[in-house]
Amino acid sequence: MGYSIDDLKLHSSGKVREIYEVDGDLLLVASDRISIYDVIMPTPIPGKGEILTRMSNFWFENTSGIVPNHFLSSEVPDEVAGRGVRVRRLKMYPIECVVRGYLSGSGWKEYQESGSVCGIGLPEGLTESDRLPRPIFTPATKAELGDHDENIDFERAVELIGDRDLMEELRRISIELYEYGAGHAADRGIILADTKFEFGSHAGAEIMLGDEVLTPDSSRYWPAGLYAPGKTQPSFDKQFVRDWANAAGWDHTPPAPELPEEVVAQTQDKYREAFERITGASFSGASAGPSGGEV
Ligand code: Q0Q
Repeated sequence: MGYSIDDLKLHSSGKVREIYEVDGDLLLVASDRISIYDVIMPTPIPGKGEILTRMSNFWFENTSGIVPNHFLSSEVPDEVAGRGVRVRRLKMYPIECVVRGYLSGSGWKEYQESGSVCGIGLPEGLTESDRLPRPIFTPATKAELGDHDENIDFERAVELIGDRDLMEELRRISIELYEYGAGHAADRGIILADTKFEFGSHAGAEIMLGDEVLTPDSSRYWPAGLYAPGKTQPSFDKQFVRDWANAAGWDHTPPAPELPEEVVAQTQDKYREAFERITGASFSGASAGPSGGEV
């Protein structure tokens, strides 16, 4: 690749990803950073960025029949090889399109308070992590970096996007994408409890799928073999980090403690396992050492 990241203008920065401008397109770069309880850990997980990028690319390839997406190319500067993708620049819609197949996180909290999630009434007597009768579309507004997204009901989402037919189509596509992903994952012993999609428009295409797709950073992945409703489920990828940090007495506020090598290695293995089970490919990537994974 004839150019370096240093030559590019930064477009956006998230907790674990950056976006750069490259000609009329964008370069989406996944770092090796990991965040738990919404706090970025000081210790990177070498290879995480590459694994999640390859997983997202797998899902883009396999869902292009459901909705077109922003993926253009994996030809990116050497310093982000494997964990960068060149994507079309979209006009993003201001809605996080969340689909939930299980009652967890903010959905569980809202259900306890109101018996509903985003204005969608649910059966009485559900417990934490219960599977829902059918997947529900629970939109949220995009929060600034560091804030939580705010769950909204469908009518508010229609107001924000300004077009009911468009919002109904985003709901339909989001649920179809989730059902495809959840069915694929279930066949491989992984529960896809919920996920978040972002869409935008581009040059005549009113709906294009953007952002990352069906990764452990944009979804809740649970090991099916350990599924037990009535409590918070172990995260497929982040549980070793959560358990170690809690055992170390961390109060979930910054700064987070450095992770021991053993926890880093176990977490690398979980990302590799998730990738290989979901995609059927082997991850032989150069899960870079300390020098890799950070731009
Ligand atoms: C865009 N983001 C997310 C983000 C910080 C990702 C803007 N194809 C696109 C995309 C994408 N993907 C975006 N804008 C225009 N065209 C995605 C929230 C923010 C780091 C990574 N922000």
